[in-house]
Amino acid sequence: MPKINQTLGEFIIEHQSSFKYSSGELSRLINSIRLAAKVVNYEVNKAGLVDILGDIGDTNVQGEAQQKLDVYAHDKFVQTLTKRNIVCGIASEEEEDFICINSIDANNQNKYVVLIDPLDGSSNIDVNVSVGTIFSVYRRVTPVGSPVLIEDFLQKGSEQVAAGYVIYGTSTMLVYTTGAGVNGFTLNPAIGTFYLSHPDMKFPKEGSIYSINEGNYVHFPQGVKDYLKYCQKEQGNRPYTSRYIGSLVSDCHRNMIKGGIYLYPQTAQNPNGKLRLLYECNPMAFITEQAGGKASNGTERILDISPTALHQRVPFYCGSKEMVNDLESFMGN
Ligand code: AHM
Ligand code: MG
Repeated sequence: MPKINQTLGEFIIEHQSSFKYSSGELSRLINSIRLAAKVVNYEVNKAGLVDILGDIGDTNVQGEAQQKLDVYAHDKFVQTLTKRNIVCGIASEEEEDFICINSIDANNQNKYVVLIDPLDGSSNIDVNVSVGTIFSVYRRVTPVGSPVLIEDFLQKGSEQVAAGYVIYGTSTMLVYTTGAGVNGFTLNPAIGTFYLSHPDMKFPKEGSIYSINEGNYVHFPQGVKDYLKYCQKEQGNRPYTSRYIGSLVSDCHRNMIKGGIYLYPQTAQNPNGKLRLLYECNPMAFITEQAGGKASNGTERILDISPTALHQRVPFYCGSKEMVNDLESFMGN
């Protein structure tokens, strides 16, 4: 039974022993993310007030314009996880290479690596639309105490030990899983505490919302075009409703609560789609499955894909199980 008024801190302590490798390390990691999220939240909230908006002229590894708050969020998460001696390696959307903590602290004995998109959907900030942080946690596969290697990061999504997101929206929420269901916590900004507000979150099996950037329609694979026509057809509970924020965390969060599907297909120009497997799709897929939903690249389970590169992209279809099943059958499965 969820406890009334339980804080995230209390929840983490209470559930620590149910985690199979329990040593307190993962709890400290989630705690650190909670802390950094509050700092980033404060900054995101005042984005309209201070001169922090806009380009700093740099581009990130994908060649996209980087905004100040992306960099700020990256720095805060990396600093928090590094200075508090929580992990052995970090990979971020904002940095080409992974960060090896052993090169900063030779005595590092930590066993977890974190992959993070510090501020996803950041082009939405200057129009006051919700953005998010997405994170994914693995146990390293190389020996503890040695410098982390690329193989510690290139693990299948099914090996994740935890994943979550923070949504900086009308209220700020932290939603995460350690493989035993999904729980959501809402920040009370007056006292800076996250409270359990959405225990055991579940995708409705069926839904009636589809979320896709239809501006790219002419470039979509035929299966996606056919599925969209199906969504728009007058029959049963269709036509579905179209809702697209253009902020992965927000679109998926809404779909998890209301029932829906998020689609980011491949196109001729972008044969692997736009979204990144390791720090966008895998964590969202882990949460989705833990909430009873389904995540696929159109033909294959996202969590079964063997990664080959840190910033690799993948087509992404994620949401209510029946809707993703329908999409897959239109893709010829
Ligand atoms: P980003 O990592 O550069 O912020 O891009 C990821 C975002 C997702 O949050 C969102 O769902 C998608 O890009 C929107 O892309 P588009 O503008 O092509 O519809
Ligand atoms: Mg992103």
